[in-house]
Amino acid sequence: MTCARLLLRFLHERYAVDTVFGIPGVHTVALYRGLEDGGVRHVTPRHEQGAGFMADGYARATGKPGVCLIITGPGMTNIATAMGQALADSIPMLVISSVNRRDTLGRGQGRLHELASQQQLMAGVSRFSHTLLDPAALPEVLARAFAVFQGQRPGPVHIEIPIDLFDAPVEMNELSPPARLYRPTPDPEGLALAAQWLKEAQRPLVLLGGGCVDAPEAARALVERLDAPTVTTINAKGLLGRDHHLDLGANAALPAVRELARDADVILAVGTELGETDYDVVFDDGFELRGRLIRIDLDAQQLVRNQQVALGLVSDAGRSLALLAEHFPETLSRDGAARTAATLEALGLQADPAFAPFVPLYAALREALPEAILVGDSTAPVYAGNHLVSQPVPRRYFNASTGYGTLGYGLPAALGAQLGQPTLPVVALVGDGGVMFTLSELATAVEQNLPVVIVLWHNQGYEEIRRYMDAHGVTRCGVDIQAPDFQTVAAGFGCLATRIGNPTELARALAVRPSDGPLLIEVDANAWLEAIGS
Ligand SMILES: Cc1ncc(C[n+]2csc(CCOP(=O)(O)OP(=O)(O)O)c2C)c(N)n1
Repeated sequence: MTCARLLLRFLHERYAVDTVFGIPGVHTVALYRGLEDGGVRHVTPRHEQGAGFMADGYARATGKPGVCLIITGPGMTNIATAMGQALADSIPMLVISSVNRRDTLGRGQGRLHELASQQQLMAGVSRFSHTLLDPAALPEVLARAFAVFQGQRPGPVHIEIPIDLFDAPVEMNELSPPARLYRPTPDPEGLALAAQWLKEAQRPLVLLGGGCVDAPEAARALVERLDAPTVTTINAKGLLGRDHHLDLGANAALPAVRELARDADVILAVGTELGETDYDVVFDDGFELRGRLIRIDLDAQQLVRNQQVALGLVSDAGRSLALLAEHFPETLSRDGAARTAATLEALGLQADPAFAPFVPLYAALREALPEAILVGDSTAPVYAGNHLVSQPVPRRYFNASTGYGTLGYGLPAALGAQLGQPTLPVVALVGDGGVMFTLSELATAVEQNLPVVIVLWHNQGYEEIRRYMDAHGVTRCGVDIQAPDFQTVAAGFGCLATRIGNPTELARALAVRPSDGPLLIEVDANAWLEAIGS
């Protein structure tokens, strides 16, 4: 058997990979021999960055790693941004690429697709990047990748295979099932101490991050026993269920939640970075904890980043939440619902001028598509949605305003989510600026008959940056950009499109969305703001 064939068999049969994203090239054709006969679906984006974002959306929507097949050099530099986003948000992604022949590596001979050191370049955007030098080592390298996805803080893994190895013969024995990997459970002594502190707490606060997405029941059970107001970060949205009475949402950067956080005497933070885009998106270092901080994370280094920790437990989030709940047979009474309600009232999200224009937008989406996965770019409706939206379960709300914060994510990530969850509605929320980075993926949406609804907030330019320039006394420059006629562009791609200017028209458009292809709903931002009197 060849090394290329062995790779496909392992991916499909051992690791149950059913979809791969990539654009073939002369360096990877050997990987495509027998690919679809083997039962793997190949999705071709129109740019490798699209492949990476699709794999990311697929992974977030399903919990399974997104897999990409990418050519040497330009394919890898193209996908690097998507890997950066996935790394920042701990999303499992396997990027398999070619690289030049072993005997030419690092020699600078000007060969096709040659980089000085592709492996070094990718190491910065992956949990690890490995150059396969011996085809017999492939099963072990793949096992390491899946060990990262299952047992550690996930993220992208890059494996590059020199082109002279694809056809190299390898021994293939009977495929054994993959190892069962168990994540660490919390140390009983540390857990007991955490429980004791939480029992003593009069004003507890819980902070839950994306590391908890697979444990919604355990999360809800624990915070209810603690009767503690709970921040759920953008990537943890839906953990407690829709409109839960203890859910403070992803509002940790807003004044009333910060006040509650400052005042809390014991804080339990689980599977959260305590990072800037959730806790300090106003960039003033104002998120302050004065009480005793207990942190639980799979990654020991995360326990000591960003805030002073008093007690840290290296452990799986779900198991920790469940085991901790066992220490609380009786539900505590800490005024949680009243403290949460008072904080939300003080926030006044619905009336906040920054968010109010988007209240009817999310109301229309929730009314028409209550189960939808909402996938976003970095644009005004998404920033508002981070604060306004409440979802029924996790893995239904994610965007690139978190962590790495790249533009161009929304459309392709929504396509990946739809491929992973074909029975759920998927909505992409994009701006006229960000969508231009990956607009070519409309072709993929049409080709794959994906019924994604694309809500395009058209405010004629880079509004967020316009505001920053205005706020910092910088004369506007580079922000009032030309947009194409999106209706004509969509038609050219064979994508149904409509332009709307108020909530009624949005509801009408959503009601007639097709089931076999994308629908682009272009929102004229000026008309919308005028219609709702904002
Ligand atoms: C790759 C990349 N380049 C530049 C930026 C900086 N940036 C952040 S938001 C933004 C404006 C995006 O415009 P649009 O998508 O139209 O959304 P709007 O702010 O107008 O709602 C820009 C340029 C970025 N985040 N990522």
